[in-house]
Amino acid sequence: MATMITTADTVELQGRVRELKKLKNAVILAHNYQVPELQDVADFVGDSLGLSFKAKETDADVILFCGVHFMAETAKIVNPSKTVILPDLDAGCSLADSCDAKGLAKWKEAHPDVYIVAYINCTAAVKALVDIICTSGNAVKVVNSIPPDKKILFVPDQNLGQWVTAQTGRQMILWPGACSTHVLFTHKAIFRLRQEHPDAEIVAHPECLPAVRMMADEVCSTEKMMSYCQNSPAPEFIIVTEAGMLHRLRKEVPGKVFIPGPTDSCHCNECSFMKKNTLEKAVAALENLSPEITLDEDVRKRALVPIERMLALGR
Ligand code: CIZ
Repeated sequence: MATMITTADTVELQGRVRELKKLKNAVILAHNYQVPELQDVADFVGDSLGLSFKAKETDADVILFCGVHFMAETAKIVNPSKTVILPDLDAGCSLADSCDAKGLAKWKEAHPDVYIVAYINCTAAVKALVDIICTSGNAVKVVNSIPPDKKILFVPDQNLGQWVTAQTGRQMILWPGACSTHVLFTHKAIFRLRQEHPDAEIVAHPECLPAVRMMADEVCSTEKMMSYCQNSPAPEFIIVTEAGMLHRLRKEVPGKVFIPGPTDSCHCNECSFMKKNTLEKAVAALENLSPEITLDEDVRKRALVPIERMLALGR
């Protein structure tokens, strides 16, 4: 049976994280989808793009990355002299799993002239094979930066790829990958919820299926959701992305109501990989400086090239 964590335990564990952070000269980076207790002890909470910049810029000795494996790998790629630790090494990603480096290498061999854009949700080995990386926050900008005569393959998220094509008019070959959490949101469940909240705007992530994206008032990355909800006059929002996002919205956009996007079987949709990280595991990771992210240096150097191309385009 799982151990029950009380508020007092949480406060104590958060105090221990803060102590260890000082002792180890660590910076804590947390993704918008992490559990609230981890977001609240982080030095920076954000999306992959913001977290990549923070990882690159930090002068701390240790990066405790509260996110999933490919995000911690990205931190190691851009700042290799740091010790990068992830609370739970099993915090994976269904999108990263949907495109393996062997399969992509084979595809590339058969199509040597195609320019490959990879969503940051992929392994270091895949990043090492591609021309440029994008996040959901800058995918449109990245694709618009590619010379018009180039044929493009977009990996691994076909839903984000379709959305980028709709925004840019750029036809792309799409790798058949998808996020197992975002594809669970349905038109039917959201439509029903909207009827109960007629004043609510629907804000959806581009990893959602087309039927969900089509009904949204806004489709954007998690970081853009912050500014969109801040600036919109609407009093209520149905947030169609991983439910961890609601913590930051409620904290930083007070006075508005945020409702998690539903699936057919659940009123709130969480990514089990993102939720593998806990405060206890963060304490243990800082105490032991483990589990540590390590990378083959040749793969790291090759993976850095497409990330740097993306970072050069700015925030
Ligand atoms: O880019 C990211 O961090 C992800 C996974 C989602 C988003 O839109 O921020």
